[in-house]
Amino acid sequence: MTTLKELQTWIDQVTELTQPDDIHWCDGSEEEYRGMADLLLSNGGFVELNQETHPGCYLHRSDPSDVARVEHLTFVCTSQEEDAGPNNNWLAPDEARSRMKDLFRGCMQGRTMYVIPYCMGPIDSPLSRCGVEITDSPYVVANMKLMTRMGSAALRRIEREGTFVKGLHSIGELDPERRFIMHFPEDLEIQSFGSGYGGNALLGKKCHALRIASYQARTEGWLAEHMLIVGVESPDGEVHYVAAAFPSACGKTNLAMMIPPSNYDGWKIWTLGDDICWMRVGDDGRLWAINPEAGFFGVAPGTAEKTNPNALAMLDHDAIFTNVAVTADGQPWWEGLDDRVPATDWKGNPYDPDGGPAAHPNSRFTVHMSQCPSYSEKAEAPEGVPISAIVFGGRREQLVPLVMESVSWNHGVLMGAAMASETTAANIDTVGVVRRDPMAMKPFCGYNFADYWAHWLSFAGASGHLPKIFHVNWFRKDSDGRFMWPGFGENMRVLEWIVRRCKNDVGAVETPIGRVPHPGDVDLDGISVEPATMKALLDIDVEAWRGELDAIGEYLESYGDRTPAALRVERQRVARALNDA
Ligand code: GTP
Ligand code: SPV
Ligand code: MN
Repeated sequence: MTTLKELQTWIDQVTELTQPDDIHWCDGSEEEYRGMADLLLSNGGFVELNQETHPGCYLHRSDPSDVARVEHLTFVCTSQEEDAGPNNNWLAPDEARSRMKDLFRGCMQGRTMYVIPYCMGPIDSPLSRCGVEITDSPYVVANMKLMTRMGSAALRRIEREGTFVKGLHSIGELDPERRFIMHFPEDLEIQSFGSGYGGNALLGKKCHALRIASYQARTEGWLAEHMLIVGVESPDGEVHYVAAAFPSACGKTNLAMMIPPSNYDGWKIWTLGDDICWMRVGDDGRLWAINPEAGFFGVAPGTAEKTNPNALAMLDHDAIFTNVAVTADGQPWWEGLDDRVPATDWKGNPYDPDGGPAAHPNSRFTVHMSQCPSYSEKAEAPEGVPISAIVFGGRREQLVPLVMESVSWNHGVLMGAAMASETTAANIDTVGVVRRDPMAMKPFCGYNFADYWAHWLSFAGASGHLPKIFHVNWFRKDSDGRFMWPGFGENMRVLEWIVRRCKNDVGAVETPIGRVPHPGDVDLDGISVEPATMKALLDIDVEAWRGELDAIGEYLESYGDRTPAALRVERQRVARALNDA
């Protein structure tokens, strides 16, 4: 079925190991997608939603034990343990391969094996990279059709290039005791068993486009990041592109498709991506970015007309919903959507208001990018877009100001490396504890963080035209536990300051930890943020920050000798500035 020997040999080996009844090579056509939907409707993998209000929309209910990524079962298997680093679970490649072989043996008996050739990024972009996912899940096939450039065109590119990432996936028995997601970055290979959910199963996404790609990017001199990409158009028609890294369920999708407030006449946000960004220094010395994905796999809860109207607008046709609730008339529903009461919860049981949320907190929608009203046609540009600003951010109830700007590239890398955030339902673990999540890549960096920081630092000398680096926090709370900043579309006010800083169009206040806006420079017209609240949002608590810098120092040292000296120097500089303050 392919002229590429390496691909055919691998397919033959996997066929022998997993023993499928049938093999289906995916061509990526609409007919194929409709066939997959019909199959899922007939075997219970899809529940049909109201086709009058939501044509082409389906609900998938995952196994209740299989509702999010599983970091504790995710491994990076480099030949040397230190290359995976303290940030990853590690197994020796041989050991991992033999464990996986036992799991995969015979697992596709009675099932069809789907072969999915896919391209991450525009099909004709030199920045794009291809892969092939083998899976026994038609739900994965349907999602990959929306999330990647999948099918014949990708296969042709793979056959031309001769290299591709090999991803082997089986839902197995969906037994949490027999579940692993293994990465072999040195061999460009992924093996995932026992989960059908999101980043565990759609192997083009976190496994390929972040873990394997970050490893590849380091050897090839580029960056693979957990970032959204937006174009910020100002009234004069100028567009500045911004890439922003926030941890899982911390606001990337929302920022990626926000609508500016009503007093921002002439401003427009263009959506290029909501989760992953690949960047490379161009001939002009600027960082050029593409979104390797073709769709959104977004958090449903909290998505509403008030928070993210563009997301809502793209979800009333041709979308897959996973683990949401359903109203009596068959419409998808989740907490925060509106005040209707659902009839059925995410498990398919009659909704009981005392029995926890109706939709799973990590319930998601899958939809093709082109359905987003703010979709930018530049998302298809083979050369990508030039990035003016990189923004890091996390959920911090306390301490971290609304926005700050780094004073240099190295300082920006420190800001990214020192990032921390309260954990969310996107991973199976405790929710709401602060953990270090450098560059929002803690679950996704395919190699030792110390080497990753060194790689980031190595760009400092690359050119004089690198983006400015910022840090934001939409999630500060007051003593009553209420968010102090309105967030969502109102984040435009902060984006405006960021863009104006890039154009040298506005001043800033120097603080020991970075530059913050003069309070009057963030437009508060039309929102009820008191000047005192704004002052608090931009205030730097020097004493508390001294403690934070100590904690950052401890964290960096936990990576031992591999921690880049330049990062230590930068941390000491900031710590000294705080001591002198
Ligand atoms: P992943 O897809 O997991 O990588 O998540 P994401 O970073 O795209 O997060 P998303 O935009 O889906 O937001 C997750 C949650 O954060 C939702 O419940 C949102 O309502 C909430 N959220 C997003 N932006 C803001 C904001 O500016 N302020 C507040 N308070 N909440 C926000
Ligand atoms: C995330 O957790 O950051 C996601 C969802 O984007 S998943 O694809 O499941 O990783
Ligand atoms: Mn994500």
